Amino acid sequence: ATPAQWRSQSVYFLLTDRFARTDGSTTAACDTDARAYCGGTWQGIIDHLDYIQGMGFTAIWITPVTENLPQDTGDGTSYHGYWQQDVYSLNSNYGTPDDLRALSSALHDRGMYLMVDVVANHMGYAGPGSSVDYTVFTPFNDQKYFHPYCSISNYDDQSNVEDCWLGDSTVSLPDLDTTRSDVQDMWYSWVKGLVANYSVDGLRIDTVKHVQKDFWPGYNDAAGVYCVGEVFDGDPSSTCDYQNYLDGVLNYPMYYPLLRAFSSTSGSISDLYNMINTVKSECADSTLLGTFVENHDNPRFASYTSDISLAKNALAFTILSDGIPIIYAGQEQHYSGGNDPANREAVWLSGYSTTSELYKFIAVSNQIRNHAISVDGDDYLTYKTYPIYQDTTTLAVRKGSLITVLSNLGSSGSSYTLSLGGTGYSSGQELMEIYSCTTVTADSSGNIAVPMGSGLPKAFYPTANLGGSGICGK
Ligand code: ABC
Ligand code: CA
Repeated sequence: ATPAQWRSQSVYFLLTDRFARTDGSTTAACDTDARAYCGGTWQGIIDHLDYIQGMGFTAIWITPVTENLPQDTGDGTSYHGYWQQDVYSLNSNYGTPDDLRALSSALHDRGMYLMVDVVANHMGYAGPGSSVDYTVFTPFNDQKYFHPYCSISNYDDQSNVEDCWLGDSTVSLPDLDTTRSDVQDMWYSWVKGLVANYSVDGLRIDTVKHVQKDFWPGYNDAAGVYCVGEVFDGDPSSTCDYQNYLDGVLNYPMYYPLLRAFSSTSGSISDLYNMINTVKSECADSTLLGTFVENHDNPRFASYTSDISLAKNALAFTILSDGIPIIYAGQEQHYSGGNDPANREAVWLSGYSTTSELYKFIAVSNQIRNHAISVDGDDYLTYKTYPIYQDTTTLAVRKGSLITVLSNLGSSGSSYTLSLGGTGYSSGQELMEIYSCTTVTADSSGNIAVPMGSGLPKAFYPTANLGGSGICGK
């Protein structure tokens, strides 16, 4: 699928090993500290697509599918899939090639998309970088395909970041020499084949900043589908530039101010307000970025605060601002794991509850987004989020005819009425607040009186355009 087709999607990101098992167990033990395979499979995902689609998601992103190193190392096993050794075979822990094709078909039958995580920067080896047996790699079975061993030591030095290796002395990540034309040819033809063989709709590309920029346009072209790159860097001036080489990047610049704004009742709203404008001006197209507040590399939101109102505000921003929302599996169950590996809890242990607070909140948020897209099309999708109000605890943004009002007062926040201008609504227009199903009418200047309370987020949409949405009984 194209970037324009992806712009309207909403993505559920899961670690294949941790989402669902073929036996459907909701009790199988999974000790995150053990860093072992817990039994999740592609068939398990197929069996739980109702759970994902029930939250309004239109796509999933799954972790890498290629064959990984087989050892149980001092850093654990390759359960996450990022330690590949044979890129032409699939990781048999997750199932067979037919299972992956069946997952793709099952998604397509529902009108959903499949995004696969891919790694071009490195392979994985159970041992130190100084003693790698290169014959274990397919197809890169010779040292000549790799940069000489050195460990990344200085993230401010871009050639060090590109040419040296990630990993540690227990599991090294042999760094491919991606400036070689034979390596480029192998990767470009591989990615083309992967997309074709498994009917893949989009790619999440790992470790993008560890490969020289001019490698990426050829890779994106060969893939022929939307590619979103991981540039793990909160600085918009570094990260945005990669959007000149790939369709999109994960919105790490927004991640940090978003997390900080809502992870406590004293977070900075103005930093988030300012970053909305910075990303809009620095990135080539903010509507093609991947927006998130949780992933498998960072502590979960609920590890900072158990406050459910704060979690809802962070979710509302993720889903209702620019870009493609990405929610990390377990976020809907308010999982609270800290740093890797604690943030990789098995989702089956939640029993896949569809009645949890955040499951329902995500469902309504995706529902209004999906509805705004179906009614307003590009007037919603390509409208770049415009901040219209801020105070020390409140942020209001406009995207098309949807207005989102966020608060970091938390669950014990007081009740008050916020008078909000700059809405773009017309005099006397009736708006529905979709989380509480209460209506407000714009005054003669288009201003609305927003009933704030318990630190909950609010989202307004013209009542007249809600027909057929199922939202608030319409
Ligand atoms: C394993 C264990 C860990 C153990 C580690 C040594 O080994 O699980 O417990 O600590 C995979 C696995 C991991 C595994 C690693 C290494 O491989 O999932 O479990 O860790 O073997 C991607 C993936 C990630 C994956 C890999 C490797 C890459 O999302 O899941 O990890 O294929 C760097 C990379 C980034 C990578 C990330 C894990 O490491 O750039 O691609 N993610 C700074 C650097 C970043 C760096 C980050 C984290 O630290 O700039 O480049 O990411 O180390 C902000 C700045 C940022 C800064 C942060 C900390 O602060 O703006 O730039 O990031 O303010
Ligand atoms: Ca590299």
